[in-house]
Amino acid sequence: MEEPTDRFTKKKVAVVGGGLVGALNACFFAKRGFDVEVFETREDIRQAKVVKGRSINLALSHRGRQALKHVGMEDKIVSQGIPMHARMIHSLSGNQTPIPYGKKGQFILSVDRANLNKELLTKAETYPNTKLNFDHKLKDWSPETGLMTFTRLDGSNDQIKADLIVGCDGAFSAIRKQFLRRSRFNYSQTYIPHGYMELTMPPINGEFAMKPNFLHIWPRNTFMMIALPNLDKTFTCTLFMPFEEFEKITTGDEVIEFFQKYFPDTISLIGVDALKRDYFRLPGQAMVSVKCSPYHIGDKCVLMGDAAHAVVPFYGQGMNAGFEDCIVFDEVMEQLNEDFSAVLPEYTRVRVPDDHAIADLAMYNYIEMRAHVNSKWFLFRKHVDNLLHFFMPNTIIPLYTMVTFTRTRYHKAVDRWHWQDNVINRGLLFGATGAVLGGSYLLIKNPPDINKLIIPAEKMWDRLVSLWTS
Ligand code: FAD
Ligand code: EGU
Repeated sequence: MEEPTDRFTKKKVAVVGGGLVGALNACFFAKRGFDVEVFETREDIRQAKVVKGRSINLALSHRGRQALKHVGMEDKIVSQGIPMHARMIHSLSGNQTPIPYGKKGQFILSVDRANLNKELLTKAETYPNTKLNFDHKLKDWSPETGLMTFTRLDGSNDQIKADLIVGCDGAFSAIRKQFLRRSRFNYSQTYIPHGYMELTMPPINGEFAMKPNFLHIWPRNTFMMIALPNLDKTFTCTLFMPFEEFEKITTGDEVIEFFQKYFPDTISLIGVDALKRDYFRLPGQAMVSVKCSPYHIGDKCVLMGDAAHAVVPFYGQGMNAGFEDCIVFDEVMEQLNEDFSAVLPEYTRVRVPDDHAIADLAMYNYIEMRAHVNSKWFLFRKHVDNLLHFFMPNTIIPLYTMVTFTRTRYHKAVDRWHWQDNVINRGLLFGATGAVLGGSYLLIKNPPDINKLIIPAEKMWDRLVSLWTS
């Protein structure tokens, strides 16, 4: 017989939710040798014919990749994604302007949600100490005993106990319900007035309808559309608009009229008939922002991913932040020798400020985009960011760069962003004061010929305008 090794005395961890974060987390716990069971409401998506669910593709960036690397999945997932080196900004007149995400070789990836989920489940299953249970919907659980009750499609119940329960069951978490009943649990949720809808842009003559290695953006203040490339050479376009606007459009002709007004260059690419049909397939989908704290109950239960922090999708960070949760938890486990009674409070202590920071940033970006971001403003702001970074690469780092391409703690990135704003404002004030004083001195010393002055100024303006509109 086998020796009684660590593996046989390890504690039992129940991961509730077999979505992106749950499946990845199962791998993290399995790697540590725990006895892991995953419980997922849906049937096994690897067997399902149609996978229903939220957004089709997602932007994967550094934080998410680092987490995948921990379980040896980075290369595989990256090879199945499509690199996006820049955004492509579409103006109302159909002009397209690329703005790189960073230096050459820096990019984010468009990945297929269903495929990523399948790969992670398959990886989790390769650990002999992991068991996946589908068709298990958590109904209730006890924070005192750790006893969970699951319901199944055939109406039966299943009762299971675990030493640690990891709630990865998404924005409407059933695990979180028990937290809400407790004293000193902070919770807030906000539905934004916008909904989203996904539309497909098919390939043309077997090729992508637009340039593939870009995140395409149509910024139109209240209305915004984003398109990410898929491996099958389609694009998935996500239209964001206020629910009240969705409701105004009730006929196919009104859909075309609306697209004619705001996204004219996309009509022929999506196709008039497909657009009329797909627009009415599903109603606009709601977006919710959830913040809470603490993330744990005693040494029994911990929340991760959207269950702990649903964020609005205006930074492309929801999954990335959830994946980073898994790394942070693993780091704390290492520091505190897997002692749950110490690890769980420490995880809450270090992670809450960062998850709250990304939730706030995503909400801030939503408000900013909605308020005044058209294509010119978007281009202008990104150019200013990149210009300042170019001249002071060690002082001014664009916020999205810290968020997207580093593992700088989200709350530190926000601190630094405020600090940089001060530097920039002081620089502007200093520069402006200097220019006024110096300029006045020179003007008094040698009064210029006013006619000669005006022509260069005009040229200067033209240059500025062409910079904005190019
Ligand atoms: P989920 O993916 O929601 O998974 C939860 C799982 O738990 C599901 O499988 C569900 O069936 C299961 N479950 C639920 N209740 C129970 C129960 N009672 N019992 C058992 N199982 C249960 N993020 C990015 O990083 N980049 C992007 O570009 C991006 N774009 C987005 C675009 C849109 C339009 C939206 C809406 C979100 C986007 N996100 C993006 C965010 C991303 O989708 C989420 O952050 C991510 O899916 C969270 O993963 P999760 O595993 O925590 O939750
Ligand atoms: C929204 C929906 C551009 C996928 C934020 C940028 C997003 C994504 C941006 C969706 C935007 C907005 C950033 C990335 C990314 C930009 C980012 C948004 C992926 C600040 C599938 N956002 N998204 N910022 O910089 O950092 O390009 O549905 F339009 S990726 Cl809203 Cl980097």
